[in-house]
Amino acid sequence: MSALAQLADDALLTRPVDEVSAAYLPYRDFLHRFMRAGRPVVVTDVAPGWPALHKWTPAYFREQFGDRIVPVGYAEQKPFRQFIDEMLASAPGKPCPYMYRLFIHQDLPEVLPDLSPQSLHGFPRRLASPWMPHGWRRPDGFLKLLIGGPGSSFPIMHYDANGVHATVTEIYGDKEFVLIRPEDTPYVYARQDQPNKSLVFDPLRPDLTRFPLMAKVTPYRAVLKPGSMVFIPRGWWHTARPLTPSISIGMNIIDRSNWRSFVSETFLSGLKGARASGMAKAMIKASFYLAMGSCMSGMEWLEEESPRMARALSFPGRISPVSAEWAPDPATITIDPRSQHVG
Ligand SMILES: O=C(O)CCC(=O)C(=O)O
Ligand SMILES: [Fe+2]
Repeated sequence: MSALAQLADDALLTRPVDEVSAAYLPYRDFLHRFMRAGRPVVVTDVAPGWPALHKWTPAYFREQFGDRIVPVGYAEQKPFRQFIDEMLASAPGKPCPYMYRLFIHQDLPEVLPDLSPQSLHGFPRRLASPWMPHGWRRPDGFLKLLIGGPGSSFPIMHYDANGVHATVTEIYGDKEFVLIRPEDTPYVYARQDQPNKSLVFDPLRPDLTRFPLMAKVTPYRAVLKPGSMVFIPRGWWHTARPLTPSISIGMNIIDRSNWRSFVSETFLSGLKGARASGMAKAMIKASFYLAMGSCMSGMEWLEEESPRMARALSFPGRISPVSAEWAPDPATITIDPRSQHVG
């Protein structure tokens, strides 16, 4: 099947993800209609002021950072020049590796000003709070660089661990996303040892003799163009495949809409076979963070409903910033290098 016929087929086999321009989706509406409703959306023109949209090309990274050894996957790193050359030569029969483990604050901080000012819809909310549990405070929202060429793809269909929401913003090129609702989880063949990862590699063309239940799944699809962001709510399965050489960034969000999931997946999962004392400790920790979540909800409510009072008090914005307006400039924040999650 030709690449074009395959794209037409993909569009027929799937439902489209809603798409709204940021200009017509005030932040408050985004929070209510999508983040709190657990519904995915593509937001177009999400950060029109970013220099990255004009600057970032494969040639830019090759020229500026060609000698830098950069992480590509968990166990793979190479000079940026070599990676970009492989990516530009990538094609369906000979795919390049897919870059998905480069954390910008740690590995390429020079490009942070290109992502400023912070995009409102991608703001990481509670991840920026100093009250986050140790190792989880990430005011950058675990900002990652994602690069691949045609034929390559994100290595695994998954949902992001620890109950986090995810966003991916396309900077250069086009990338196809496939999303599957949490309700379809019984049909996606989740791995026993890592239940957020699926055994199915290509959700649009699964091997139905091996994975017959996949026939019951309703996949959603979106093609991101430069300047568009896909919001992937917690628990939604997803994978991505570049249609052209593609550069994007990924971030995560924790908010009151997924706080309970974050707390239970972080502190209460994997307790099978644990001792009673271990279970009791985990329960106490989880209860503590649930109570803390309620305090944060109060402060966030004040910032949203009564910004003048919140500003006068100053502590709500410092403890649980609701938007970039309340948070330090992402280019100046420091990141604890031990806090890296698995995505
Ligand atoms: O490559 C992509 O755009 C998807 C990234 C992703 O899902 C992740 O990093 O968890
Ligand atoms: Fe993900």
